[in-house]
Amino acid sequence: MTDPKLHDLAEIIDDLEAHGRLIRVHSEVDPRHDLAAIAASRESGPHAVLFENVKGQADPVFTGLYWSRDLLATLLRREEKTLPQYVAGCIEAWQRRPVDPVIVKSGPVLEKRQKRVDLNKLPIPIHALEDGGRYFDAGVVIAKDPETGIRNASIQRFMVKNRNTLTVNIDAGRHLELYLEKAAKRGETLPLTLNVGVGPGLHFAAATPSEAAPPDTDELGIASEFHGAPLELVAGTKSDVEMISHAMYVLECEIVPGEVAPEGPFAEVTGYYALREKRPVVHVKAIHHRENPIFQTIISGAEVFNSVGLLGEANVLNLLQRQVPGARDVYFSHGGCGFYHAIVQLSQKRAGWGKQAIMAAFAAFPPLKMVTVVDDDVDIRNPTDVEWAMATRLDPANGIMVIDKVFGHGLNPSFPDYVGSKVGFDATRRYPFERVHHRAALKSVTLDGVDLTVPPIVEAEVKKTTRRKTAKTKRRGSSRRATGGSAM
Ligand SMILES: Cc1cc2nc3c(=O)[nH]c(=O)nc-3n(C[C@H](O)[C@H](O)[C@H](O)COP(=O)(O)O)c2cc1C
Ligand SMILES: [Mn+2]
Repeated sequence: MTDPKLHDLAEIIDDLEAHGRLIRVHSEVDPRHDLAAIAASRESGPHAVLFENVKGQADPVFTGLYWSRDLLATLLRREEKTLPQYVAGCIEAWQRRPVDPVIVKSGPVLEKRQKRVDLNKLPIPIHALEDGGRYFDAGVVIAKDPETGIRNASIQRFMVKNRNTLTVNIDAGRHLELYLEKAAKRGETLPLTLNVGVGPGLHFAAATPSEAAPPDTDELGIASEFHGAPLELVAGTKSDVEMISHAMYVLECEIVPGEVAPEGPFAEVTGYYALREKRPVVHVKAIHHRENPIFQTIISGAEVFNSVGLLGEANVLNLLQRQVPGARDVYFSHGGCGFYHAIVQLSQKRAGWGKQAIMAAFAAFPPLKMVTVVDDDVDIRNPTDVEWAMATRLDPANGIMVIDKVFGHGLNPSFPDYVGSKVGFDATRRYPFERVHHRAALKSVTLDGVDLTVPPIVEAEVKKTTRRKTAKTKRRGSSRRATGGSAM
C-alpha cells in the first residue's frame, strides 16, 4: 500500500484500519469519564481507538495516534528506533530551507459551518474524575505576531466554559503568551484558530520546542517537511489568521487581553492535576467542520510522552550531534513523563564529555530535570540496562551534577513557580576504557534449525493458608513461628 497522506486524519485512520491498527468501539460510550477510561485500557497498545457512538453526539471520537511508538512508526513507514533521527532530520531541513505553507481557496474544513456557534454539538470528552470540564487538548493553535505578522503553531488545552466560550492554559514562555502581551500593549484583541483533527506532521510542527523554532520563524513550515509538500491553509473568515485546510474542525477565536476566568483542574502529563486558576478567556466566533468530522482527543499519559517527548528528543539530538563528539541517540523515558528525563547514548571519543553532554542536553530542552549519559553498549530504551550502567559505572562522588535554583517546567510539582533543581548522572565508563568495564557477551544465535520442545505450562495448584487453618494452629497452641507467619 502507498504511504498515507499524513496531512489528512481521515486517510490516516483508513491506513491504520488497513493495517489492523484500529479498534472500533461500536457501543454507545459516555464522553464523560467512560470514553477516556476505555481508551486508557488500550494505552500504549498497538492500536488506536475510534469511538463510533458517543452518547448524545453525532460525531465520532478518535484517540491513541501517539501512544505507541510502534504504531506511529508503522504509520510513518519508519523503524521505531529511528524516529528521533527522522524527526530531527525534518526539523533541520526546515531550519536550512523552509517550505512555507500555501493558502488555497477552499478545503475540506470549509464543507460545513455552524449557523450559531454551539460547542455542545461537538463530542468533547471529560477525561479524569476531577477534571473541571470538557477539554480540547489535541488541537493546533495558529496565531499571528501582532507586530510582525509571523505565524505561530502550538498545542494548548482549552476548557469549555459555555456554548461559545473557552478558557486556555498558556505555560510561561510560550510564544502565544508573547503574542498576547504584544496585543495587550497595542490595545488589540488576539485572534487565533484552533484546528482539531490533524495528522502527525502538523502536530509535530506545533510541538517543536521554541529552542528549535524561535518566534521569528513560521513553524507551520515544519509540517511541509513531513508531508513532502507545502501545508495547505485556507483564509480565516473572522480575522486574518488562517485555518488548516484539512482539519476536521476549526474554531475561529479571539482573546481579549486581561479577560480571565477559572480553568482546570485537568489531569496533566505529570500524572497530577493542574490546579484551577484564572486563565485567559477565549471567545469562539465561528466553527467550521467537514461533512463527516472526527474529533481527536489525547488522554494525558503515553500519548503525550511520545509526542512531546519525541520532539524533545529530536531537538536534544540535533544539538548534541553538533556539539558533543560521539553523541549517538537520545530517549525521553516514560517514567520521566516524556518530558523530564533524557537518557543520552555516547560513543566516547575523549574524557570528560559525559558531563559536557549533560550540560548540552539541559540547554537544548529546558523542561528537563534529569539527564543520564551512558555508553553505546547500553540500551537507552531499556530501564534495566540504564540502571545497570548507573549501578556499575556511575561514580556518585564525581559523576553527579546538581544544578540548584534553575528554570524548569511549572507543571512539575518539584518546580514550584518554574524554579527547582536539576540533576545529571554521568554513568559512562572511565575513558580510556579499562578491562574492568568491558561488558560480557554471549554469542548471538537464532533458534532456526535448533530442535527443541517447549512444553505448555501446566499451572501447579498453589497452597493457600486459610484463616480456619491458622485458627486451628493457634488453638493447638502451636509454635510462635506459626502465629507470626499468619500475621504476614
Ligand atoms: C497534547 C499536548 C498538550 C499540550 N498542552 C499544553 C498546554 O495546555 N499549554 C501549553 O502552554 N503548552 C502545552 N503543550 C506544549 C506546547 O504545545 C509546546 O511546548 C509547543 O512547542 C509550544 O509552542 P511555542 O514554542 O510556539 O510556544 C502541549 C503539547 C501537547 C503535545
Ligand atoms: Mn513557536
